[in-house]
Amino acid sequence: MNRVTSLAALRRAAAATASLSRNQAAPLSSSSFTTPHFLPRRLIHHSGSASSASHSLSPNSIAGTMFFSVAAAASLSQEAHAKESLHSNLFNDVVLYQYEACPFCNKVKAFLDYHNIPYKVVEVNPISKKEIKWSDYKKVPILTVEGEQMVNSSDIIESLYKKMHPEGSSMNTEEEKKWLRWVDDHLVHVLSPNIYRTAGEALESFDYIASHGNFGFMERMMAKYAGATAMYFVAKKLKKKYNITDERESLYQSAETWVDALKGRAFLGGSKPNMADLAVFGVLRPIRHLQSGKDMVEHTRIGDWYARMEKVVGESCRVIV
Ligand SMILES: N[C@@H](CCC(=O)N[C@@H](CS)C(=O)NCC(=O)O)C(=O)O
Repeated sequence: MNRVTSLAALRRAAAATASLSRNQAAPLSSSSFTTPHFLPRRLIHHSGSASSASHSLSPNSIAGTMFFSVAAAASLSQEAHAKESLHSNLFNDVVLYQYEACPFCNKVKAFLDYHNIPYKVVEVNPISKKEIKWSDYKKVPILTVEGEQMVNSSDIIESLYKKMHPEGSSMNTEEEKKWLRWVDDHLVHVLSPNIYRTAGEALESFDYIASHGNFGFMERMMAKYAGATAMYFVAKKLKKKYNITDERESLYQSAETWVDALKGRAFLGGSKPNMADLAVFGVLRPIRHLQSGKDMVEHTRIGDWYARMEKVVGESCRVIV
């Protein structure tokens, strides 16, 4: 799931299921952008009205993320925790080229969702990458705003922030920067070994993915078993690469480290989230209701913060076209 090694792995998983390809990810010019793959959340249309997600799963994003609505969030004051004011008028025609499973893409999505910026999604085929052939940059996320390309998750977020704050207010405090680095250098590496830790968990992850796609029964079964098998082995390699001995312990420690960083504040940013809050939330959101995420919430103190984040980030601003 994470970075080049896991992306290569994801490609292998996708290749294993390539024969299933019924729907290639839609190119930008197509009228059918890929719809949210695994989102039981309600999505916002152009008009701002919410509707149930129509689920479709591109087989090429078979190792895609699993998003869930969280359990009841803590009741909080509207004022302190209101979602950021609407910036949608600043950003027209925002398109995110992504892999659903990519933690860097999920960081960007958390930023967009929190700031109420509507965006379309183009799911990139991890093997052919044909959807981003037009770009010299060969990774995701790529964000375009009215055709202008932005790359690299942190740079994308910074550019968006600067557009929102043209007066030049500084984006990150030193503390925020430190935790943003921690997300990219540490947290993202802990996830894959956890969600594909056992055969059962790998199947759980892919079962959820496949069942929220538009596979036929046979395709779903094949995607589930091929993807889960591939990612199970990949997760073992990642574990070794990042010197993880006990993946759950590592996940719990990361969660506790984050809660310690909060130092009793509702968010790292104080009464409202800062960029580090959004980044941590973004990368954890896909796993929250998998066994690993449930274990994490049960065995650590992160649940309250997560629930607060879920509440302030709110509905996805992903646009269905
Ligand atoms: N530093 C970049 C990292 C982006 C990255 O490594 N993306 C992965 C997907 S998670 C990727 O596109 N890898 C290359 C590939 O798939 O070939 C960022 O923060 O956006």
